[in-house]
Amino acid sequence: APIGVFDSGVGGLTVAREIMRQIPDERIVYFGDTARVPYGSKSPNTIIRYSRQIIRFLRTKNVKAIVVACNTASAFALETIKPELDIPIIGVVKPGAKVAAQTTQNGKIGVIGTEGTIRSEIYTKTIHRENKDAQVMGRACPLFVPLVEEGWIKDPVTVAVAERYLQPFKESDIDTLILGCTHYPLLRSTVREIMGEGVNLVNPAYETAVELRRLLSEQGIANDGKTKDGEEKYQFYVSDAAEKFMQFANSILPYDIE
Ligand code: DGN
Repeated sequence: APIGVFDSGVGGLTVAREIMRQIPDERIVYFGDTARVPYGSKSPNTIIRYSRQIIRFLRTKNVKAIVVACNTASAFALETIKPELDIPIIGVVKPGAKVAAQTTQNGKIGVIGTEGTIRSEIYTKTIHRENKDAQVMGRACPLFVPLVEEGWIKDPVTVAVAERYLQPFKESDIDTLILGCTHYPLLRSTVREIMGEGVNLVNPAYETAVELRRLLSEQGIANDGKTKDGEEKYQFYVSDAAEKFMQFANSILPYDIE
């Protein structure tokens, strides 16, 4: 059975990509809620309702586990929805927060994400469960999402926006920065140049795939690599604008989707 992966739109493809790289034997059914993106500025109740609907759809595809590949949905909906399900579900916040809490040397961690993610203080709370003395500094960077979706990854405009958003972190002495939104790993090299080599960048998409792999083997539900005849290994569904989704997917995935 496949893994269900969902996001507010294209961003969760950074998580799907990590799953493809790290656990290539698993099948994936991806759902991008392109009709209702962005989630970052919506209320928790709305995000919970959307997430329930998407999970209901994914279950019709017989998924064996679900990855909430959206930081905002992980922040707002995961804890509410988890007890409603009889299959494992993980989000992208906990794996990244855990690694940051465990690897920081000076206990000073920065987090960037959508307005919803930062306002929820989910990263701060999760980090404090691991490392109660850590100082966590959050900042919403809402302009990053449209810039990435426009494909302006290396553009001077994006660099200028990033410099402005990251200035407070440069003035602080954080040693760890969490890229707490699905799109931000695509800006990694820009963030790296601005923050310098001394700051460890945590990519929640990567850490989530590590966690998923651990979970699948722990539960004894990892795939043996055999895909049944006639089944697409990777399936993608969107609620709107499939053409635009496909273009973005083809620019970041290791292969072209149809
Ligand atoms: N996928 C969202 C997140 O990781 O928070 C970003 C896109 C959005 O809904 N604004």
